[in-house]
Amino acid sequence: MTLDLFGDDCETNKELEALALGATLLRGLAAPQTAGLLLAIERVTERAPFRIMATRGGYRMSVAMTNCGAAGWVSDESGYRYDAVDPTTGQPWPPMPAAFLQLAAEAAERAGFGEFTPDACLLNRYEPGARLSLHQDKNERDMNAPIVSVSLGLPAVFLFGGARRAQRPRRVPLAHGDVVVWGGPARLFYHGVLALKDGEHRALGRSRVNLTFRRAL
Ligand code: MD3
Ligand code: FE
Repeated sequence: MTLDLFGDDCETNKELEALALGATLLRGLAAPQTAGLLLAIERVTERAPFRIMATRGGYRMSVAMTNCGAAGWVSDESGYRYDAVDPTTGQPWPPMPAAFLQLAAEAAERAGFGEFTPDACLLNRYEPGARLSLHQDKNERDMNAPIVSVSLGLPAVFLFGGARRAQRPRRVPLAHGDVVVWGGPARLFYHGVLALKDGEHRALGRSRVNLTFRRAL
C-alpha cells in the first residue's frame, strides 16, 4: 500500500534535500509538531531522566542521554550495547510515544524507505560546549533499516563524513525541526556534532535535543 503523504500526487516535496546517496534532509518537518514532541520528551524523561554516560574508555560524555522504546542504547566501561532495561532505574525504558513513532514513520516514508517501525529512540541533550566526536552507529542488528534523526532547540553543526574515518567530514547546519533520514550507503558513514554554541531557543532554552529513531533488535 502506498500512503498519499502529500495529499496530491502532482505536488512535489520542496523540503526534501539529498545530502548523499541514502541521506535525506527534510528541513523543518518536525517544527509544526514542537509542542507535542516536547510533551512526549517530558513524559519520557520523568521516568528515564537524562544522564551523562561513561565511554568505553571510562571518560565522561558531554552529551546527556536517555532512551525510550523496547531497547535503549547504553554505554559504560564495558562498552556500547542496546538493553531493554534502564541501568539507572532497573526498569524497562518508557514506551515510545505515538507522536515519536508517527514522525519517524512519516520521515522514512518521505525519504523513500518503506515501513519504518523503530524499536529504540535515543534522546541526546546538548548544552553549550557539548559535542559528539566522529563515530559510526553500528550496534543495531539490521543495517538495512535507516536511522531517522530529529533536531530540536538550538542549532548545531553536524559533521557528515564517509565510510572511512580518514575522510574529511562535511559541515551540515541543523536547525530546530530538521529531520534527517540516514539509510542505504550512508547508514554506516562516520558522523559527529561540533561543540554546541551558546544561545537561547524559544522552546528549549539553552539546549539542543536530538532524537534518533533506530531499529535495534
Ligand atoms: C549518519 N547523534 O546519537 S543525529 C547518535 O545530533 C548521533 O545527536 C547526533 O550521532 C546528534 O548516534 C547526530 C544524525 C545521525 C544519526 C545517525 C546516523 C547521522 C547519522 C547514522 C549514520 C549516518
Ligand atoms: Fe551517531
